[in-house]
Amino acid sequence: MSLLVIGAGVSGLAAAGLATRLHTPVTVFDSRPEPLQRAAQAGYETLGPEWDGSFSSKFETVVISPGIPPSSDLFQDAHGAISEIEYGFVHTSIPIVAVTGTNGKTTVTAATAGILAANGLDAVACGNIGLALSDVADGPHDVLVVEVSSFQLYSIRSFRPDVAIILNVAPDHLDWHGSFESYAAAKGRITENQTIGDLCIANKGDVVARELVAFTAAAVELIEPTNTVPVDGETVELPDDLDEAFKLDLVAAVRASARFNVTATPTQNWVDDFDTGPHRRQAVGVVDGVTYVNDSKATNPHAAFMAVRAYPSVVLIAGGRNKELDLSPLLEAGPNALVAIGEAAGDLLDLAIGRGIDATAAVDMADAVRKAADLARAGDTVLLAPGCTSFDMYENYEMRGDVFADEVRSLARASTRSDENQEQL
Ligand code: UMA
Repeated sequence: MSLLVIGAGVSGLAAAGLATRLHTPVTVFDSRPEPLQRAAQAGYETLGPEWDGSFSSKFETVVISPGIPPSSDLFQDAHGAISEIEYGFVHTSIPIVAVTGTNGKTTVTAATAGILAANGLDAVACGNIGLALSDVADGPHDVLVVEVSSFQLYSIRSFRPDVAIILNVAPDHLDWHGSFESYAAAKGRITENQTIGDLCIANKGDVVARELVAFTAAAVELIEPTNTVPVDGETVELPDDLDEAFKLDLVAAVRASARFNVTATPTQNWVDDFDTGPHRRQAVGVVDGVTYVNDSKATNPHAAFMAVRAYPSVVLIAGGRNKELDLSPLLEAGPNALVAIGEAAGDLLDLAIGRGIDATAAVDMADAVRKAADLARAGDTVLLAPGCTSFDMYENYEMRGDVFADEVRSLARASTRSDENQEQL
């Protein structure tokens, strides 16, 4: 057996590490000198940075990194290449919960692992969430909860989770997939190899998710955002004030966990402590009666649409780098006003003006927060829900959210109003 790993990023090096632990000779390719050097320093044989179309044919197995699109020469030359989750799956005997969807999958992955751990199981949240499946596939764990992206699902062969979750499917990553149909089909592959004893949980309210599970051999459980969830003959209560999207996420996590004989009390305790986490509709401050909410994680139009709909009266800060997606859902969600940022600002302004929505562009986040504050009235929510990636202005969405929160704090310090209308959250 010999393995070529294309891409020396997080998932590629994890696959190489697993191969080494399995005593499989491994070679790592990368198109950039720095990752290649890191791979060599880690002790791997390397190829590159120039790609040669004949490389792949010299190896029995080829693992291709998720960031490399099917349209690239690398992908097309690497006939039969598998994704890193496929490689990890083939080398594990640990039960798997796999979570996919355009939005909410990180929350559900972390929540499922959290609930299982609260019930005494050794459960690990891995995959797209940051820790690669191949890093933990051969570990001493009870359950692996894997966040799986469409990029990884595109190149599976036998990947078969014991529990699959499909949350929602809305246009995203069309630059990688080429079409919505290809993107949705990749998501649907999560349940393709499931058999009669497996479980597939899908969002009843999402038409595409329902279509994707129509022909699976697994038992299908359709879920909705409810206030109570059955567990082990009892019920777990979800917090009343949670918005519908998070409720659905928790229903998915509780029902997936129920498959592993969890009980109601530790599950309820975990749910009671549930925190949506940073950059996900996180209230970062109240200035002059206006609440500022950071949803920097809303990196596609569907997520931004859902965020705008979650608040009654919104001044929206949106924009960044568009992933070749239709941005009109951001305006269809009905914000009172828009402050547009980044490369997509021009397109967003055109869309807003076409709908008669008050709109202006900002040069950076400080400018955006100031302009949003001018447009907002007491009782409004200024919402950062960009609907785009951050890569034109920041390293990642976390940094974008942190800068937003910092600017809100500066605004609070500069505000001349009395303290009763200010709150640091
Ligand atoms: N590379 C090449 N040639 C190319 C393109 C890339 O050699 O033509 C190399 C790069 O130089 C780099 C490596 O490939 O060294 C990067 O690999 P990658 O972009 O595939 O990413 P990884 O570092 O392996 O991280 C991946 C996921 N990244 C992507 O899917 C783009 C991470 O998800 C995931 O956390 C990690 O595996 C562990 O599983 C990130 C992500 O952005 C968070 N995911 C997308 C999303 O959430 O929207 C799907």
